[in-house]
Amino acid sequence: MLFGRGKKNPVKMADKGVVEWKYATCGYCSTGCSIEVGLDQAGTPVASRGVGGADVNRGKLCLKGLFEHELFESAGRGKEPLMRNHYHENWQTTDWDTALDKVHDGIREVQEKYGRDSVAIISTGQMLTEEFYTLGKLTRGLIGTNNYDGNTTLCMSSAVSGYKRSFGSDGPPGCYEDFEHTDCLIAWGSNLPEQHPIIYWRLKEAMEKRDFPLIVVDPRVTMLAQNADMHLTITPGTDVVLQNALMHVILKEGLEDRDYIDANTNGIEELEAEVANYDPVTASKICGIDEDTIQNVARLFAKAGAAMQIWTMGINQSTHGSDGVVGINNLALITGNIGKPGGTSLSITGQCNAMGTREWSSCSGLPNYRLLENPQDREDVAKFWNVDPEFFPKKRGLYQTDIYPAIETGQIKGLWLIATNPMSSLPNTARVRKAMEKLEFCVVQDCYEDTESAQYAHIYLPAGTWAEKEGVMTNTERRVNVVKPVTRPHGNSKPDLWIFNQVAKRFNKEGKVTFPDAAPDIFLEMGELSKGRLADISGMTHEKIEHNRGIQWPYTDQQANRGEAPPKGGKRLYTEDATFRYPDGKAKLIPLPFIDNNEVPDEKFPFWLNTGRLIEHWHGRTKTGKLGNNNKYSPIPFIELNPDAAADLGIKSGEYVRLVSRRSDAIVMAQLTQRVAKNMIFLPFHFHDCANRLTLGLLDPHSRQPAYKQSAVRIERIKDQKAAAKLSMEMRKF
Ligand SMILES: Nc1nc2c(c(=O)[nH]1)N[C@H]1C(S)=C(S)[C@@H](COP(=O)(O)OP(=O)(O)OC[C@H]3O[C@@H](n4cnc5c(=O)[nH]c(N)nc54)[C@H](O)[C@@H]3O)O[C@H]1N2
Ligand SMILES: Nc1nc2c(c(=O)[nH]1)N[C@H]1C(S)=C(S)[C@@H](COP(=O)(O)OP(=O)(O)OC[C@H]3O[C@@H](n4cnc5c(=O)[nH]c(N)nc54)[C@H](O)[C@@H]3O)O[C@H]1N2
Ligand code: SF4
Ligand SMILES: [Mo]
Repeated sequence: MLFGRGKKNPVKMADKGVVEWKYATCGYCSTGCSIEVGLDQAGTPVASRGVGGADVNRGKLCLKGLFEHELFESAGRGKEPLMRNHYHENWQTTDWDTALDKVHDGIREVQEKYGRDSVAIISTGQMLTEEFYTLGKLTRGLIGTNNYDGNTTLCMSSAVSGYKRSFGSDGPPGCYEDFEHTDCLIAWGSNLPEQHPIIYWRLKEAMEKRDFPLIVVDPRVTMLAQNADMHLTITPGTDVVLQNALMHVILKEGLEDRDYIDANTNGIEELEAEVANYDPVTASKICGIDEDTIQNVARLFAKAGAAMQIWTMGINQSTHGSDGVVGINNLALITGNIGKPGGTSLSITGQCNAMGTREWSSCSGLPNYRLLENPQDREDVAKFWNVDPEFFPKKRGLYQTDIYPAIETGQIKGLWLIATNPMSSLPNTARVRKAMEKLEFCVVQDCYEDTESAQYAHIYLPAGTWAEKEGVMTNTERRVNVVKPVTRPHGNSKPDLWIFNQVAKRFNKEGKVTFPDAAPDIFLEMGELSKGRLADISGMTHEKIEHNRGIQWPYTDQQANRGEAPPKGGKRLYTEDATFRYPDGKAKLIPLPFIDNNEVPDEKFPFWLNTGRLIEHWHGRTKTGKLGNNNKYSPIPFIELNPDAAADLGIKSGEYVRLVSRRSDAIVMAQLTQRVAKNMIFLPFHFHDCANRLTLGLLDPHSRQPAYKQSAVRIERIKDQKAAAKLSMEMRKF
C-alpha cells in the first residue's frame, strides 16, 4: 500500500555541517533577495538560505540563489592573470604587477596613437556599486575616453530613456508593495515566475489575499500568462499600437483623470491628436489583439481605483523599446496612476545591480543621474574629485551597440571588457567576432577565464565575484542592499575594486585624485555626492543597510540625524508632494506614431524568432552551466516549436533541426509545445554560439537597445541526426 501507513515522513535537510551563516544579497537577478551563506568548520561555503526578516524575500530564494554558494569553486574560474601578444597565441601566466602595467601602457599607447576616445570601456550590471563608482572616477577623471558604456544598453537602456523622456529623469517610481494595493495589473513582456521568481511570489501572495485582474501582454504562453486573467498574444514589436489604442478608448470614453492631467502633465493635446488615429479596429489589424479585448482592457485599467503596469524585455528589446516605455508612462499619467499605492509604472530591472550602474557608474554621464551635457554637473563633480572640469566630455559618448561598428570602421582600436561577454550576448555574433579580431589591444576582466570574449583578449584579469567581494547593490524597487565577503576570491583572482584601484594608481602618478581602498569608505564618499539628489543615500551606511536588510533610496542624512528609521517597503517617487524632474515639475505626454520597421517573417524565413530566458540559467551560463543543479534541467540548446508547425515540416519531438536566418545558422533540439503560435519559435539565448548567431538586433533610435525578440528564421529538417547531435553538443560548450 502506498498511503496510510500512519507514519509521517518529514523532509529532512541534509546536514551540511554549517557552523556560521554570513549575510549577502543574491548576485543574479534584480529582485534583490537577502541571502545567507553557510560555512562549515573549515570555512568552506556549503549552503545558501533566504533571510527570514528581509522585506524583499522573507526567507525565500529561487533555484539560482539556493545553489549560489557552489559557484565560488566552479569550473573555468580564473586563477592567475594571463597575457599574450596576439589572440592566436597561447596564454602566458603572469603576475598582477606586470598585467596591470600592461593594462596602463596598452591603453595609453592606443590613446597616444589614435586619440583619447580610441579606447572603449564596456562595463556591466553585475558588479558592486562602489566598484561602478570607482571605475567611473577612473574613466571620466583619469583615462578620459568618452566611449564608456555598459551591457545595460542591451537590457535597461529603453527603460532609462523612456523614464527620462516622460518624467525628466530615470528612476523607477514604484515598489513591490504596490502589488498589495493595486486593483489592476498589466504585465508587458515580462515573465516573472521564471526571471524574477521572488517578485512573482510577492505578486501571487497579494493576488491570493485580494483578487484583482492580471493582464499579460506577451506573444508566448509564459508561466505568467498561464496564471493571468487575460492573455493578449500580441504581434511581436507592436506594443505601441496596443498602447495607443487603449488610450484612444480611454480618452474617447472620458475615462481619463483630467484633474491629474491638468495639474501634472504637458502635452495632452498632441497625445490626443495622435491616438485618435488608433481606433481599436485599425489597431487590431496591426497588433493582433481584437477590438473587444482592447476595449475591455482599457475600461478595466482606467476604472480601477489604482492601476499598475510592469514590464521587462518584451518592451525594452524592440525598435520601439523607448517608445513602449513612454507608452506605458502615458497610460499611467492619463489615468493618474503614478506615485500612489498600487498605481505606478514599474520597470522590472534585469541584472542584480543594473540599477547601481544607472545611478553611479558615470557610463552615460556623471554620478547620481548627473549629466555631461550640464555645465553645473560637470563643475560639481570635477571639484569633488579634484579634476579639471574641462577634462570631461560635454556630451555622452557611444553606446555599447555603437562601439562595435566603431571598431569595424577603425575609430576604436582598444577595448577593456569588464563583467560582460559580448561574443555571446550581442546580436549577430559573426559581425562581433570580426570586430574583436580587429582590436589592437583588448583586456577582459571576468571571474571566468573560459568566456567566448576572452578568446580575443591580449590580457585576462581574473576577478573575484559576488560574495568574494564587499559592497552594495540596488534592486528593482530602489533598495540598496549589501554584500559581505563570505569567502576569499578564488585562486589568485582579485576583487574588481582592487583591480580598479591598482589601475588608478598607474594613471594617477601625481596622486591628485583620491581612491579609497575600502568599500564602506567609498560608500560614504558617494553619500556626500548624493546629498540633495534624486538618489540620496546620505543617511545610509553599510551597517545600517545590513541591519535593515536593505534600505530604499532616498534616505537622507537629515532623516538619519532626526532619528527617523528607514521606511519599510512602500517607498515611492512622484507622490502627491513630489514633482517630476522637468524644470516646471510636470511630466510629458509624448505622442508615439508607429512605424513598422522590424525584420518580419516572409516566404523564405517564415518564423518569428523570439529569444529569452529560462529559470535555471543565467545569460551565457558562465555560472549556471557549471552548477549541476541548474544545468541538468536544460543542458542543451532547444527551441519551443508549435506541434502543428512541426507536423507540417515533418519534425518529431526531440529531433535536431537547423535554424537559418539571414545572418547564420544554428543546430537545436525541437521541443513541441503549444506555448508558441504556429508562426513563432522561442529560443533561450543561454547557449554558446547559438541564438545570437541568428539575431539581427536592429537598434532603437532613442536607447540604441537591440531588438533581440524580433528576427525571422526558417527551420530545416536534418537527416543525419547523429551528426546534428554532435554539432549541438559543441554549442553546449560547458
Ligand atoms: N533565470 C534567469 N533570470 C533572469 C535572467 C536570466 O538570464 N535567467 N536575466 C535577468 C535579466 S538581465 C533580465 S533583463 C531579465 C529579463 O526578464 P524577462 O524580460 O521577463 O525575460 P525574457 O525571457 O528575456 O523576455 C520576456 C518575455 O518577452 C516576451 N516578448 C517577446 N517579444 C515581445 C513583444 O514584442 N511584446 C511583448 N509584450 N512581449 C514580448 C517573450 O515572449 C518573453 O516571454 O531577467 C533577469 N532574470
Ligand atoms: N538573443 C538575446 N540576447 C540577449 C538578450 C536576449 O534576451 N536575447 N538579453 C540581453 C540582456 S537583457 C543582457 S543583460 C545581456 C547580458 O549579457 P552579458 O553581460 O554578456 O551576460 P553574462 O553572461 O551575464 O556576462 C557577464 C560576465 O561577467 C562575468 N562576471 C560575473 N560576475 C562578475 C564579477 O563580479 N566580476 C567580473 N569581473 N566578472 C563577473 C561572468 O562570468 C560573465 O562572463 O544579454 C543580452 N543578450
Ligand atoms: S529571485 Fe533573483 S535575487 Fe532572488 S534568489 Fe532568485 S535569482 Fe536571486
Ligand atoms: Mo538584462
